[in-house]
Amino acid sequence: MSDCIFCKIVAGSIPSNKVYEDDEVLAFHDINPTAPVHVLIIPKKHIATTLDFAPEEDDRLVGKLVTTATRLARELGIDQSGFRLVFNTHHDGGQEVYHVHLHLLGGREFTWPAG
Ligand code: DGP
Repeated sequence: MSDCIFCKIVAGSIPSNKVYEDDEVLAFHDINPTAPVHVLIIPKKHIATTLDFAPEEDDRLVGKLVTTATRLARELGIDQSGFRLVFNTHHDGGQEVYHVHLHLLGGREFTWPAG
């Protein structure tokens, strides 16, 4: 997707502050953090929204996004205090970038219900 900002980050044509990368996923610090720890974990292949995860085909990839996030939570030292994992989807979910990303948020206390 030539006009996708996160595909450009994957390709390296837009810089990012990476925290993890392998052949399937990339994790980098959010450019506009809303918590002391705010990391985005994305699949390298372009998937627009959570609704576009392909059942069965993407099951393992979705799991990997989550296990990458929890491993990073440990590495970043927020596993004991706690953290939040969020996929925003479409307008009401607050999605602005249409390349699936899992937010890892921590380092402060969050309220519930979500605002
Ligand atoms: P969402 O609202 O769930 O689509 O979140 C998109 C997030 O992406 C938002 O927190 C800001 C972040 N973001 C947007 N553009 C860039 C960028 O170019 N670099 C980085 N690191 N983060 C970005």
